[in-house]
Amino acid sequence: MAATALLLPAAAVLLLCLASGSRATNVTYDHRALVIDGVRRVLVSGSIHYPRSTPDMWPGLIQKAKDGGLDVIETYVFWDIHEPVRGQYDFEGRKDLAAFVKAVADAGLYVHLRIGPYVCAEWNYGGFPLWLHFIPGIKFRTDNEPFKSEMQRFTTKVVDTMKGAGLYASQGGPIILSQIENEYGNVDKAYGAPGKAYMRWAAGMAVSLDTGVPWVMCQQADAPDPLINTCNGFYCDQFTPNSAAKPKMWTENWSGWFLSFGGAVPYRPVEDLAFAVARFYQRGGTFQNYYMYHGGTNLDRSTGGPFIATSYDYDAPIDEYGLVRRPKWGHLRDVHKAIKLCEPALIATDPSYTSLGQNAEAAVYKAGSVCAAFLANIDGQSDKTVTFNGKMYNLPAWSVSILPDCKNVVLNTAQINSQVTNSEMRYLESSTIASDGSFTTPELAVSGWSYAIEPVGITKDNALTKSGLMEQINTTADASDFLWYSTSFTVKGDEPYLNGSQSNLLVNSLGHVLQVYVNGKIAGSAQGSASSSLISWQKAVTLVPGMNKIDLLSATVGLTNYGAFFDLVGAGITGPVKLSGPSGALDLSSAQWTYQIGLRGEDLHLYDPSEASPEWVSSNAYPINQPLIWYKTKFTAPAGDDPVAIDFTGMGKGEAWVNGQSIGRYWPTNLAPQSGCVNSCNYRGSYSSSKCLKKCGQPSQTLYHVPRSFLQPGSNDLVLFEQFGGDPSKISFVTRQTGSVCAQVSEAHPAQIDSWISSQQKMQRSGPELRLECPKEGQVISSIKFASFGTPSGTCGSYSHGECSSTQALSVVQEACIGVSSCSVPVSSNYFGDPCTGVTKSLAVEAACS
Ligand SMILES: *[C@@H]1O[C@H](CO)[C@@H](O)[C@H](O)[C@H]1NC(C)=O
Ligand SMILES: *[C@@H]1O[C@H](CO)[C@@H](O)[C@H](O)[C@H]1NC(C)=O
Ligand SMILES: *[C@@H]1O[C@H](CO)[C@@H](O)[C@H](O)[C@H]1NC(C)=O
Ligand SMILES: CC(=O)N[C@H]1CO[C@H](CO)[C@@H](O)[C@@H]1O
Repeated sequence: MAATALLLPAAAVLLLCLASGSRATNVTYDHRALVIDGVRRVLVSGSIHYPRSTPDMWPGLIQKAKDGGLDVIETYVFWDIHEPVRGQYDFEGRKDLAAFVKAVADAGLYVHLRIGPYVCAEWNYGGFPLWLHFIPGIKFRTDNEPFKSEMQRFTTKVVDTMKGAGLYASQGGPIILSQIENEYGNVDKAYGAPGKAYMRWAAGMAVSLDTGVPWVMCQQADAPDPLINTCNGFYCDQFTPNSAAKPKMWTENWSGWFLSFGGAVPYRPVEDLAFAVARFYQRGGTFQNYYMYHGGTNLDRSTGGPFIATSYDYDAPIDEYGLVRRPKWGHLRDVHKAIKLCEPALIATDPSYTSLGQNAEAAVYKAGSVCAAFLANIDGQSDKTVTFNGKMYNLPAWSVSILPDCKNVVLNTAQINSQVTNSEMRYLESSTIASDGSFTTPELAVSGWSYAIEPVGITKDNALTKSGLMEQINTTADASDFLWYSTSFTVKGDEPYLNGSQSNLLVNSLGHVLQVYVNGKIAGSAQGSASSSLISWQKAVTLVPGMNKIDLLSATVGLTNYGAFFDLVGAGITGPVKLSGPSGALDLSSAQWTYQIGLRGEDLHLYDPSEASPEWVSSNAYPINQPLIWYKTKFTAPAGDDPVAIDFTGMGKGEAWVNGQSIGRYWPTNLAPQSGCVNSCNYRGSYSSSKCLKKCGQPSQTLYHVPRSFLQPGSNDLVLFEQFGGDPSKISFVTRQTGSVCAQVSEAHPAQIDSWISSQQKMQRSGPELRLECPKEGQVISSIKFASFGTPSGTCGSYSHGECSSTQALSVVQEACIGVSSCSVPVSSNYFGDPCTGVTKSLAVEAACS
């Protein structure tokens, strides 16, 4: 091809290049795999949701995904952000789906576009716009004409937008796969026969859009042809598609789990994730997707709920801030490399399975001259030695060994050869700018605070009055988290619900958060939890003769995103609201109530510093630990390009804006339960979302990401709306940095995966190596903080020497590593001398880069 081009005139060469840039890719499938331009492919995919980061972060995230061995980036499409008002589309900035897809194409990767448009995704209302709920006669996700017509319109809009930009593989673009609906099979029973009819309609509608690439339905065992039904879960090795003509695909392999306000922080050990991935390819899978590969941040009020936290880190291989998480990222990269070494065999044939004893299994892919094997020990406790093709293999418990030539183990999922890097938050020394404009430390300067009081109760002209209590979401259409309920009544002095001047006030709410004011003073507050949002608040309150006023502030914290009929789950104070005393009660539930949607400060756009407002009071004596206060300050952007976060410790609950852009809800006072956490999580045995939790008894989330692109040089505005009460002077600014670089490799481990690749034809074991590389470009290894060859113990940052330890380790490692950006050291007694014969030794190193 290149040789022919050389003979052509320059103009023709240019034409050829352009043509090949947009050359159509033919994507089909058979029972083994997706078939791209006639070739079956073994693909590794990862989820990155474009609105959970910012456009300036996209290229870096995608490159890190590519470096981590991914072929495909998966994203949902979020209807609510693209059509906030019916018929008014928005594909700008963080919502620029086409730009995101192009960024993936620029990196040379494919895209799986999961349109839904129901996406779940721990996203507000599952991704549906609220206006959908108010269309007369609508019923979501069932055989209902108004719903189907809206769903078809939006799906068509997305497909047309992608086609318009030439982004389908059939047009030469990166999109090789698309999804309609989402996990409907988990809930379709609740919708009965109309649900089945809807599912078939959705499949047909999708196919009729003629994208030229296959469609999938995940968790839909009866997905009709030609749609591929795919699996979501922590493990999918036992999954079988519903037709012998479809490949085995895994669209959501949960790399961790999401965080809730009031919950502990979930994590998933990489050894278990690697085991699940290797098992899937072992058992005939050819496409798997990490959910999430980068989770990111739930900016604005985009979290689902109720009570899903602002951080959507998900313990993913790339952390919330966009830094690679090691060893997770690196070990999975090694797993992907090992699987890719097997690709020729995997696409050539079906696996054949043989038992290697109890709970141990081999899968062999052998066709002609190619042969690849996976040996699994699925025992959750015991290591095993198995015999395969006449050779002995050690298989640690809950692990898979990968043999791309059916002889040599290039990787075992439980043996990590990849480095650990500790990421840490560095608290910036801040100082307040003095009145003459000077400040003492250059790291970060914060000006004084201004404040504005959010009034209690009804202040807007457009408040409405009705008898009885109204459900919140029907009333606010989610225009704000907040709804005020206000009523008044007259006390003569001898009412049966009075006990002296006191009465017991009961307020029942569907959730999510309640504040009770009696005669303008706070009487108490209450909140539901992720497991039940219901609130029943009761307290003795003091009433006065004459007119009394009750103001109730109800707040939502993310609308429900999952379950059959999730769209009908209500919120707010639906009663009863009742005063009771020794000899009687006054039920206020059907009294006259006045309603105000949202806060006055929201109406006045106090969060937007470009709009000056006379509400702001600038004073050193700003109120602290009082509910319903807006705060504002200015700060300098931290120097450099390290990711930035704000630690909201000291504040209660609220929302924060940087230069007018919301960084999400903060709630550092919502603590995880005291129990349920484990100090170190045993990766062996089946994982579940509650198996490995940390930070019990501590705030679920204190740190809140401020995307760099929200910041500007010089002065930046920070505005907070504080609902419960806090002290903004306690807020701190941090940057996220990678600290020490560590690795520990045993002489019993397989050789570094990279050395297998370089000697692929020979598959010769060169022995394991320990490799270190500095996290940032331009850095070199500046010191070796620890090195031990022998029986060291501990983890990165706290390694210690064991009984057996080579005296030369430190100098040998210093010699090999100081002053370079990456180094590798053989893990062998030949290199270090043997400090204890007959004992399996390992090399542990901690290094610093600068
Ligand atoms: C696409 O590939 C399939 C299977 O490999 C083949 O049957 C079909 O003819 C191809 N279509 C085009 C347009 O090349
Ligand atoms: C909202 O209003 C609709 C129509 O009046 C009603 O059917 C529905 O039950 C209400 N939703 C809630 C959660 O109360
Ligand atoms: C009435 O109020 C007094 C204190 O003010 C309290 O001790 C008593 O329990 C109350 N009685 C009832 C029935 O609520
Ligand atoms: C397919 C699959 O493995 N689904 C599981 C996903 O995880 C949830 C929560 O742990 C399980 O309930 C499902 O069975």
